[in-house]
Amino acid sequence: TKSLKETLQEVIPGKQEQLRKLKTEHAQAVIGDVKVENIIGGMRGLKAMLWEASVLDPNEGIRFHGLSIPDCRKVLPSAPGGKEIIAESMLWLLMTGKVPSEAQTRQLSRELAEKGELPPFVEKLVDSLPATLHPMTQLGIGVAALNHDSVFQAAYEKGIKKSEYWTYMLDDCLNLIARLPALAARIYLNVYQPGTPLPAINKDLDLIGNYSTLLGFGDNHNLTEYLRLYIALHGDHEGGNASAHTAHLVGSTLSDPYLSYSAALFALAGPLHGLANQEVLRWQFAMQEEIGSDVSHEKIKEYLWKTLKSGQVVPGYGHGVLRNPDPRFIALQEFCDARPELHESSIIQLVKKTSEVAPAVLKEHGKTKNPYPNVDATSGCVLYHYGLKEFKYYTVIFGVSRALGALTQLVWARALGLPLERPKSLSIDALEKLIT
Ligand code: NMX
Ligand code: MLT
Repeated sequence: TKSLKETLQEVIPGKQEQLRKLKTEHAQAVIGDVKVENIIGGMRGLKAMLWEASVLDPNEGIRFHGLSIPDCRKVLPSAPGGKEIIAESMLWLLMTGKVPSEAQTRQLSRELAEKGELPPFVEKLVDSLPATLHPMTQLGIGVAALNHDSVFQAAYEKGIKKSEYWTYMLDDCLNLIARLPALAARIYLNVYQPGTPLPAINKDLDLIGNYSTLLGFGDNHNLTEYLRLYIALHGDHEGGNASAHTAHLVGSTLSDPYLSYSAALFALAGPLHGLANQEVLRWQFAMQEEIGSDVSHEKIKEYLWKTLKSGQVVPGYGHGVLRNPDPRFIALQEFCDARPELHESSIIQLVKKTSEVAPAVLKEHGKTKNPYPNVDATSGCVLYHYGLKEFKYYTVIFGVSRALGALTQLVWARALGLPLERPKSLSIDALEKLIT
């Protein structure tokens, strides 16, 4: 069975050759215009980044190396006794563009489990943080501190050839992914169950099976399966989203993967990005409290208007690129539809009913370019139903997941020898001069 590194070694030369051809034969080809609206509008719509693992179509949503979410659910290996995609098979697909065999997936699970313990000084560091510090801040601090053991940084200091960068990057990326469950679970226990010892990592379990166990939900098969699906689906969303883009930018300075991904986590921690999943639950519970037990479409509509008229955004709706309901939202809804016990959950039903009403309200409101739900509209309510109720923690789970895509691109950026990212900026005066 070929390892992930050996498989990458095989596919990298082909991609390097593709890029070499683009550089030498098509460097001057024009693929679009830069408009003033791109510069003053958060670069929306500007095609300006290379990103290998996934491409987002505004109408169809994400494809990972060409595979849609339903394709992935069919072909990517799950855990023994499970049905959902696991992080290892998604990571393999993102990194190599190939569907791993079951044996390859298990081998990767074991490799990650063997590397999963935290260095004692990082344990002490996160244990010393106040429980009132947001879990995302704690995660970012912990990930940055893991750079103490960066093999890329150590090798760079000694002096290595550019063509070798990616192998050290890969080692760091796998070490980081392996350690995320222990770090994220330690933060959870410190904040919500102080004094509870962290169980040991089980070498026979997949990454997220271990994460669930470390969080204290090892016997909760439904939650573990949901976490597996959640983490596989949130893994990558092309390159322009704020967290992935941040990792890419910081990584382009040859900062190691720990520092690059720590920076990405602080982008994910913003309410317009990953923190929206926490915000959705906070907002839906405030709605529930206000409208009481009579949860009608009419009452939800009134609450939506109240939110909009108070100048706030409706969390979980809208998107920078998507112009249809997010297929990740659809996949998570299908997970709920397939489980009768979830039909009884009041929070899951409220989220579902809200998604039936909100698009029409947002259309009438007339501002957002996409009135449909994004993944955050629904990702939290199932966690809540299955017992993971602390929604300030939810973005940490997103943070465990996004490492799969952001770190994949760091490996590829170094394998392809991509340069320092440094776009040209303009002042308003300079922009005016250009158009007059
Ligand atoms: N509720 C109210 N207004 C909205 C919403 C919404 N859900 N979405 C967009 N708008 C407004 C937006 O604030 C902007 O207003 P203004 O002109 O006053 O600045 C206007 O509609 C046009 O925005 P768009 O071009 O449609 O959206 P943009 O690409 O700028 O932003 C989001 C995308 C995702 C930031 C935005 O839709 C939003 O704030 N959504 C709510 C927060 C959210 O769910 N974020 C999670 C995204 C997914 N993720 O996981 O990262
Ligand atoms: C994501 O998964 O990163 C979000 O949907 C935001 C985005 O793609 O811009």
